[in-house]
Amino acid sequence: MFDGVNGHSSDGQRRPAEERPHRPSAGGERQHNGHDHGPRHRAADGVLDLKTYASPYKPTWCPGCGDFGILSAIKAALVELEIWPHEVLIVSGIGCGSKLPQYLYANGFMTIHGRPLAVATGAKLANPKLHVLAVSGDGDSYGIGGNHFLHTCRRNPDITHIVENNQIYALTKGQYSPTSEPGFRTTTSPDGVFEMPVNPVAVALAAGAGFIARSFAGEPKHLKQMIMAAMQHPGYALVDVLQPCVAFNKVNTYNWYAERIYDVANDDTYDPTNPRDAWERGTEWGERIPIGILYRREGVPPYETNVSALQDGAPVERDLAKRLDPVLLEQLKRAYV
Ligand SMILES: Cc1ncc(C[n+]2csc(CCOP(=O)(O)OP(=O)(O)O)c2C)c(N)n1
Ligand code: SF4
Ligand SMILES: [Mg+2]
Repeated sequence: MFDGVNGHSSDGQRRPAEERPHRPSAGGERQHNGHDHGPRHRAADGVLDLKTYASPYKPTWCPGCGDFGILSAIKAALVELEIWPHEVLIVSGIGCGSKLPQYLYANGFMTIHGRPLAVATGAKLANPKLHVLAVSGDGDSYGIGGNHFLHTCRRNPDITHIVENNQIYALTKGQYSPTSEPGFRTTTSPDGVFEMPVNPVAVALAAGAGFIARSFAGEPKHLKQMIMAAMQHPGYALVDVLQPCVAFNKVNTYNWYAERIYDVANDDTYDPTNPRDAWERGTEWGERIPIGILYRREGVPPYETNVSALQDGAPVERDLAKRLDPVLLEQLKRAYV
């Protein structure tokens, strides 16, 4: 899965363009121009820029959807960090936002609803050199995936979790989500939501996350900075992104967010390494909504650095077949291949 695309073989050596395999079509999305050429010519000429990450697939998101800003910010962050497409894996779940891996030219894995963090953790363990991003919506990450969210915070694998938080289930056409605000009327909350919304910043802090940031899809430069900081943090890093859904959430609009957000980086008294400060700001929501790095804890080694099975090298770099009992290997082949 991680090799053979973008011109890199499993030994990490580059091959001439004509020998490289075509990127397999993931299906389900119409192609931009009918050709799956991708940006291989750019990788071949050694230029890493935004076009390197151009996908042959055209987004099916509604015009004006906040997911466009998130896609742009992720691409810009990867280019600025000088990460090549073969060095990154983007794992998503199910939802409008979870279509994102199709729309940039890199390794991608769209898994079942609510499970991207489990798949991302597994991929990181299999290949710790890979930069792994989990990208999915508020329903996927905080609702059906809420249990995985909690335990990934405390487990601390070195992955970056970007949540497209539009406060609604958009793909399924507008049911209230775990982050929908009280009073919000939808098809599944005709009397208005009367549950307490999940506050992802407070939950992540309580569950032991070492890096927590919030940004806004309408501020791609700020969002790029947050994604870069999250990717540079060694361990689990959450970037909760306020993402307007122009089709189904007519309350939390671009203007609604823009009128409320303020960046904690502009407050000299704010100390993101102090959990008390982080709790105070993290639980602030309403007339004012803080964005920026809300909490950062250094010095806790990522989960995979403690896994003894990885001390001999990454599983993807080892010839596991040589270590297996040949009889067992044959049985496995008969059962699964
Ligand atoms: C196990 C399972 N339950 C329910 C669904 C139906 N479903 C698909 S997407 C979705 C909600 C997605 O909401 P969110 O994660 O917030 O993403 P958005 O569409 O808002 O970007 C639901 C309930 C599903 N695909 N699988
Ligand atoms: S329904 Fe909402 S979240 Fe989905 S693509 Fe349209 S604007 Fe974006
Ligand atoms: Mg959503």
